[in-house]
Amino acid sequence: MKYPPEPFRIKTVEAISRTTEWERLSTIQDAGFNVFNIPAEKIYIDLLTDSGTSAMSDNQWAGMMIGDESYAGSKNYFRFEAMIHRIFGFKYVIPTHQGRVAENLLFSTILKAGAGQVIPNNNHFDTTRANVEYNGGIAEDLVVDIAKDTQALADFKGNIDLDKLERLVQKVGAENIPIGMLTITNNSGGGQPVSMENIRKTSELLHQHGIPFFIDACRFAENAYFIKKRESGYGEKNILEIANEMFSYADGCTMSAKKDGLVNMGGFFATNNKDLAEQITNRLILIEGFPTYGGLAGRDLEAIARGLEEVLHEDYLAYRISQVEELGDRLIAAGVPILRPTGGHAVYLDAKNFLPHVPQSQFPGIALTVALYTHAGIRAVEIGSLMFAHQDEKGNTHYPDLELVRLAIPRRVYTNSQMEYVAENIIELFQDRENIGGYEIEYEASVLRHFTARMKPLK
Ligand code: P61
Repeated sequence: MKYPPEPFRIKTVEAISRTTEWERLSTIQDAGFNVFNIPAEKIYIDLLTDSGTSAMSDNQWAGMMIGDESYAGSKNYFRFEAMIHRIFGFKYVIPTHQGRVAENLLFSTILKAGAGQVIPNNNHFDTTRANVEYNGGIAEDLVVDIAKDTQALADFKGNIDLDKLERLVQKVGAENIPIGMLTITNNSGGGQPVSMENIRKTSELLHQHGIPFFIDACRFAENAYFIKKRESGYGEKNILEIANEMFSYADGCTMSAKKDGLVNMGGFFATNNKDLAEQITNRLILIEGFPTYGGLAGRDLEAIARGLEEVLHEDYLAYRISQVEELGDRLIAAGVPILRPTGGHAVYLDAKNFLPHVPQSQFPGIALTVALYTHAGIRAVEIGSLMFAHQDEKGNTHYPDLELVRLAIPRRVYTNSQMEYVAENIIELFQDRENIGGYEIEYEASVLRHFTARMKPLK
């Protein structure tokens, strides 16, 4: 079967309501044409993110009932820790309430402000970049060039370019690179996977120069599934074995469990480096909580432990990846420009090619998210100029290579007929694309401006 069906049945349902186009027009105006400002009740299909939006299983909910809310040494912490040892293999496990806290703890510990230190990555996700820059570092994106061509088909467009990485080390000096990173799958670059070979070679290159290697592990299971399906030598291995190998090359990881942890809240930092773990633990106590809960309830830790076990199931991953792929295939068949091949957790519309008459300075991605919402009550997120364009010291604006609109699919949440509704409405919009115009910024914050910006349609 090309698209394997759901390996679950539905036990609890949540009603969602349709709104009229008239209502949506007034809602989007009140929201300053920024979909982050729309009350979720006014949305029919919410594809803003796959983060924290998963449906938990009956097994996870049952686990929540055995939450041990002891301040110190909760039994759920030890189950959480054991599961992380089993999959990731790192010695020291520090829970956080979400991924960006793990990033904040890491970068506020290893970066020295004003020292010109550089963190290489395939592509930093926006919170990673913000945490690097806020702590005085420079975030360098070194993804392979083919990733910038949205139509080029390749198995591992999330790979880092090892030549660029070597050149960076030569240019700035290993002593100015406190760690190197890989984000798997590569969210900002279209949810594309990184191959095992690339993970291993990145680790070797960094370690030759004495630079520690960390993985942003948010979507590690999806990445492992792609390795199994696409990389020779892995077809017969199970997901746990592949994950074990991936992390065996690294010195540690950050993870938002809101993705492949299959939970609504949670994250962690893990490493083999004792000194670093100690420093981070002390900082954790200051800002998150005691080291055996780190900003989470005992029941949350149990749900993560169980989610991490479930996400390794191959029938789940086959359904998951193929649900996303099927949406991509429907759009491709209708000629809609999307980033190819379809990523693991999301379909990314190529807004530059969808709206070629809207220049990057007029935010084509925003134009498309607004149109999708007003047309069909679907919420997607811009990953383009509002999120990533920045000005240099001379006041010149630098635009990102890609102008994307991400349709992130929550795990185990929407049915395939709802996905069909999404595809049909996007195809309708594509046929009417000449009527979609650009936007300008009315208000912006200085950090992570896309969350709170207010926009205005251009005449
Ligand atoms: C997402 F619009 N991602 O994709 P936290 N690393 C990576 C992520 O994908 C990630 C984090 C670290 C989100 C949520 C999100 O502007 C936005 O648990 C590869 O969210 O702190 C999160 O994990 C951070 C959406 C975040 C956004 C920032 O939808």
